[in-house]
Amino acid sequence: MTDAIGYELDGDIAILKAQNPPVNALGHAVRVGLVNGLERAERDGAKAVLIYGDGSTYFAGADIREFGQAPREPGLPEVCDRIEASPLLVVSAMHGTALGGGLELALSTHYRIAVPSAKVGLPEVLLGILPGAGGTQRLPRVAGVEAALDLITTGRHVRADEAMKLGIIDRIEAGEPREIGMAYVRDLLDANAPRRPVSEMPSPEPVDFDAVYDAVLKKGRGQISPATAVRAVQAATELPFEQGIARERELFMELMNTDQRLGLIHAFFSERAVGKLPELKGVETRPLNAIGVIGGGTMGAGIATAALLSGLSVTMLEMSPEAAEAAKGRISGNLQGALKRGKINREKFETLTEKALSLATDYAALKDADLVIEAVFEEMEVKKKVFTQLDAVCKPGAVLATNTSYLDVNEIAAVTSRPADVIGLHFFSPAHVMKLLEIVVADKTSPDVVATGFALGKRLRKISVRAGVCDGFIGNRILSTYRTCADHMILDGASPYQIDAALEAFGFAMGPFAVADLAGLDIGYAVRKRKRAEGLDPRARDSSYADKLCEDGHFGQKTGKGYYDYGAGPKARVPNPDVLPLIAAERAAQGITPREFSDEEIVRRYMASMVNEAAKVVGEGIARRPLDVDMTLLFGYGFPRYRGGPLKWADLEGLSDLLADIRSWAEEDPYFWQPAPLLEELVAEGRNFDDLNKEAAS
Ligand code: T1G
Repeated sequence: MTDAIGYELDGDIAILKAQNPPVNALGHAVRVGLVNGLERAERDGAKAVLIYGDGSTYFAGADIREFGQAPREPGLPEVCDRIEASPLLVVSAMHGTALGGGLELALSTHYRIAVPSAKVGLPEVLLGILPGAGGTQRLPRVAGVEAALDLITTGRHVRADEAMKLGIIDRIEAGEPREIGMAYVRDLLDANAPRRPVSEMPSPEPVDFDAVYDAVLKKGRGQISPATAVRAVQAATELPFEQGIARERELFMELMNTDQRLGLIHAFFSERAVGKLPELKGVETRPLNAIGVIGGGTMGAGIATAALLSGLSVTMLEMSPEAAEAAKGRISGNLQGALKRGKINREKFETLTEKALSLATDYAALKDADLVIEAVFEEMEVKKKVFTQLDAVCKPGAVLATNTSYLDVNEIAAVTSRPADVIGLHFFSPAHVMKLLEIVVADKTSPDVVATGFALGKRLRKISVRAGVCDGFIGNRILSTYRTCADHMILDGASPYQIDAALEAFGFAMGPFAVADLAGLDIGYAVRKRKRAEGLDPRARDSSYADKLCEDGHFGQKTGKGYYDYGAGPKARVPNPDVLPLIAAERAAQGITPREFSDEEIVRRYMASMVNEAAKVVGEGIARRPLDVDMTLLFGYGFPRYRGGPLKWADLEGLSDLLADIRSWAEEDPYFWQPAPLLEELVAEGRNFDDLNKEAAS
């Protein structure tokens, strides 16, 4: 077993090399190794110490897996203080991503050099905590309060050149960290450079911290770690260093004990676990170089854009040259966005639109595609025609994918001679922006086609979630349930505006009715008509007030009116005065006497319906694990990340209380509030959703 910190003495320079793959996290063995290495260097009579990371990066932070465990000495703050206090000249050579505790450790060394591609940052607030090893005290001293507040409250990564301008890095050199580090140490020794303990630097000038606190708290939409971090930085301007460190520790521990930290850590590990399915271990993927996209509307153009940006070549098939040109226009428009944001340069833009993208109106153009995805009209007969033609034209082994958002992928696969090659790839609009990709596995889809779907998702930098076939797969099926729950509360007395406000206070960026206006009320209208045509269960509560809104031509933002009136612009939306009378008429027609709802009851019912349906989705195997549902809701439906997802939220709330509420509501509406068998089973056995996640990982 290699030491977590390697030691070497090269002349009068001691070298401490971190050897803790994959990211040199500052786990206990690394911390012990650093202190031992430093003491050994001091005993060996070295004049300087160089610290750098082997492998992909300098220390990328504390070991998040240790959170919640009993602390083991030496803690990271102590290691940092020990390094800073050393009589030797201590120098960091950074590459990769020096993040969190990694940057804090670097700030405790006396000089810092980095390779040009290195990035630094203090992303702790993204995990629900704050820099807890001196970062809120040392960074303001090195970079000033404004820069420190920016980096600490956003958690953003900073490139080496910007970090150098801020004074975080002293020198940038191309080369291997060890080489450039040793050369820098020698220069410093030759120049007889002094030690530079940051803690001895003067306290930085204060700013209006209350104003910053209020602004950051508002931007956090309920997440408290960024605003709390403001107070830690404030301490750096008001207290001597040691007392500032004590204040930082106090605020750090406050945040460590919050549900938000549990939610954000759950999200961190789940977004990495969701793409790792045991059934795909060792399964070969099929080649993925050239893809075809059928249908160049908003979805198809978005998918093509994402594929082009990932380096794939794309053949866009449309029904006519004019439609193909229009598709190219949409794709160019999307790529203009990437150009404006600096994600690509002008030359890349030209290459993508003129070389990587080709237009076609004949299926024969798809004969060499490795994978074809259709994004045509959401109508089964249309999809079947497309797949019949793909079956005739595509090469053996090509993956045939549908972007349908709810149609039965088994039925689509059945029209081909190769159902094993058929899969659902459900993108979310806009497809080149939204991170979620539902990979819908039909009964006959072969494992290597599933693996290829995940490989495409990784290539497109998506969060891919495996879904089984049902109406709405994972996300839309659950959405349909909690939207219905909201509709029921409207029938019983709540207003769309109270419901939206309550859910926005819960942490959603937008409430369900504002979201419906954004997506287009005609979508929900079509779903309601389809479900009525398929035959609604007589026990299901139905209503027509939303249909009347559509029949009056109000489809939401795209028509200027829906639940809200957008005359003054999307941000200045106001309730549409036509809505409440429609709801009142509906209640009267159904003989309902409206009652009051508290915001708490609105949230409780809305969330309980989401959790109950999610438990059915996991219980039926449509989602492999609870974390798959959590990632779907986080990356596709605006669920507040600091709550970890609906099933993490449920665990933190307590499943037995939730089930008790569901059972009590089932007395008034046994059809809608039918408890999920999995939820009943977990409560009966005293287990929770995280137990299921752990079982799946073992
Ligand atoms: N601790 C433990 N495991 C970690 C880890 C960490 N800090 N960072 C990454 N991993 C695991 C990750 O789960 C995955 O595991 C593997 O490493 C590769 O990660 C006191 C308290 C560094 C930019 O927040 O941002 O310091 O899935 O797939 O895309 O103030 O990982 O292979 O089993 O993400 O190349 C602050 C978090 C901690 C950095 C690399 N640091 N990590 O990205 O690989 S809190 C962070 C990242 C702190 C102090 C406080 C990224 C990365 P597996 P990956 P990547």
